[in-house]
Amino acid sequence: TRYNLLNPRGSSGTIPQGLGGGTVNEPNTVLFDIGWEVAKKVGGIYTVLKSKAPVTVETFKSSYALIGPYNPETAATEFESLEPGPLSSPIIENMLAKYGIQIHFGKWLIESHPKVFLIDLKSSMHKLSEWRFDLMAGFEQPGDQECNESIVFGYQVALLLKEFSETYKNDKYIAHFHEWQSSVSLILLKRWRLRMATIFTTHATLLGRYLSAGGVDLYNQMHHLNIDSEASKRGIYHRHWIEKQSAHDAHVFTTVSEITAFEAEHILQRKCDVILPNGLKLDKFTALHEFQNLHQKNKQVIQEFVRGHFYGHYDFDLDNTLYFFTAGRNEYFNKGVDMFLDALAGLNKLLQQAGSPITIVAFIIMPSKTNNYNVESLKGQSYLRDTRRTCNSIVEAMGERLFEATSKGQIISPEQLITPEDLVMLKRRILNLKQKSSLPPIVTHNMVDDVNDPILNHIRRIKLFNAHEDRVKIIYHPEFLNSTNPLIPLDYTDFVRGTHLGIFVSYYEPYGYTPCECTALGVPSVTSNLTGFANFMKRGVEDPDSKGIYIVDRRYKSPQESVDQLTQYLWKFCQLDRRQRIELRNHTEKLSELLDWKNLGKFYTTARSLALERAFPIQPRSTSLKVSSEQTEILLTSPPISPSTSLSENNFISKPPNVSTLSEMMSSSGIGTSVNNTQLKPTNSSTTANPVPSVKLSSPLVS
Ligand code: G6P
Ligand code: 1S3
Repeated sequence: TRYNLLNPRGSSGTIPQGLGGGTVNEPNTVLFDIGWEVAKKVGGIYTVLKSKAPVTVETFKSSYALIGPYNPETAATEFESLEPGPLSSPIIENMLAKYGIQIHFGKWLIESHPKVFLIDLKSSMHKLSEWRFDLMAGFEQPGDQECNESIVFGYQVALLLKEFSETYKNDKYIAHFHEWQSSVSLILLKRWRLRMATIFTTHATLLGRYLSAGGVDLYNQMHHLNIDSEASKRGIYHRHWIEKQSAHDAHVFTTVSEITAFEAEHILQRKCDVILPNGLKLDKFTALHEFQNLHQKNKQVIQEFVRGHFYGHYDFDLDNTLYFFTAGRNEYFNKGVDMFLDALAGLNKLLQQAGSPITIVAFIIMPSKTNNYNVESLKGQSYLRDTRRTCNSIVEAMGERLFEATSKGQIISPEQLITPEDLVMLKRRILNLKQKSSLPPIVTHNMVDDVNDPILNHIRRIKLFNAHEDRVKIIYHPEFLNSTNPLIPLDYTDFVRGTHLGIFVSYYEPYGYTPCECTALGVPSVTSNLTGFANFMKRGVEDPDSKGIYIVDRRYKSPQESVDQLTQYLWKFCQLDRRQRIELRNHTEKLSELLDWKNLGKFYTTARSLALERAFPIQPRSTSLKVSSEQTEILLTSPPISPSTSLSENNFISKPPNVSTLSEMMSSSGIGTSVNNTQLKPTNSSTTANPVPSVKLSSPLVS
């Protein structure tokens, strides 16, 4: 009788059917997701793995686990240790006995509680030179610290997977590697000729990120660059090599969007097989108005913050105030903060010229190095709390006096209701307020490098200093939000709910969870056509503008033209009245289903099926795991979007045939079936040009 391989000791373990397992005599399919961000938040990959876990566990049951590096700090809150099950327990013991590799087995403390193997890198650091030489013999220089860590982790994971596949020979394994930091073991699995289906997903290419952040016109110049030498120039050749080799060695190579597929084809020199758009785990409300109520509730918390932050200068009408924001990794240029600020400056002028009663409070939520909150910001909130306490106690006393008089049958006069002492207290508060001469702070924290911060410098250039006459106010909060924050006590999700518009006009954004989250929460957003999210929504949504998905053209327009387009979007948004904003939020929220992993999980199923077909080709077709008509894939049968070297509209690459809406794309069974056979063959890495001497094909180190 078979057990569920990854089940902890003592759990009953029903054997899942289909892709999630097998019957007694059939092989069990075991899936591992391997990532640097398992149980540790660094960026978007954490969100992918975490939000996808419930659908993956539902499919694979206990034949699914994640593998990541062990971090004691994050493990303390993200991970709960478990006694390994009867089948995984000998594996973990062997890993320690044979190789000294320490593995923490347990559950990730997120919805669905997936099983995780967290490997202690420190237990193998002494093997670094040996493993580095084995992997990269012939490389003249050693790689950097990040590269070294990924090598150690890679060997550890490869040995763990080898142990599994050699101990339980009847099982079929799929190892899905996310990003280069976790994929060295993919290269090793191929060298060691282990029978394991591999998938590699690049969520952003390393060099692409560097080039665009460094001001290279990535999408138009990529074709003319010598990629390997560009990587060498930037001191990232080793990491780039790992990424490229992983893309080549994988049975299936995937990215998160078409734009990144296009980039990867040039930078990693392999055409991507399947695009895996990122989704979210959606908790839908049964009543539509519920999310609108949450907007109002969370907006009130933001309003309370604003009252405090602008104390002494709070001269605008909160009922006519809109909250805009941008958020994410602090990459001034790549995340489009430069355009965000320029467009706000433009909007400020337009609102001033029109004598508009509207005020915009625009937030930038991007972590930077700080020395805690600044005194001014804290003072504002404490002043507000004092004022509120004073007013509440006066109101309470007034209530008592009113009640006392009325119960005696007397009518109380206004003079009796509010006493001279009350008035003195109120006057004191107001005097305090008037003493504040400096303008409300732009930044809520003490920045470690205030003078060189590109965001602050940009604000200095455009002179948006929260002055009285400015209709656009700016607040830079250089730390992620949470509900214990003393200024804005909201978790990020609740903060987003309380705002009116998210603005993410990135230059480099393989997918972009920020607009994705906005949509799921029913908040309109602006993105650029260089983001994976915009690619995805454009395919699926007709007239996206009317549904609160605004897309700025950063590909074919000059930077100034893009800023103007964004300014116009913002200006038009300001013309909407409350009823129109409510309707727009309803439209946006309706799109959220497109982003649900329940739909997008299909693309992962496709990638896994393809990897199994390629890794186990001799399997009779009748039992092979095939893409069902339900599991429609996006296989790249036509060239991916390729921004041209000129700015001509004619050079737009059209959508693949027959795909007009996302729902069609998802329900159609025809797309991708015309993929020719050559595309289905794994790419042979030896055909790739590589200026660095090719590494020897080592046999398993553990033999
Ligand atoms: C939600 C609430 C309404 C509120 C509105 C404010 O729809 O259910 O009660 O009036 O938000 O919308 P606004 O766009 O002005 O923040
Ligand atoms: C990357 O994280 P980032 O913000 O550094 O991966 C994310 C998940 O796939 C993706 O949404 C994002 O665009 C990438 O940039």
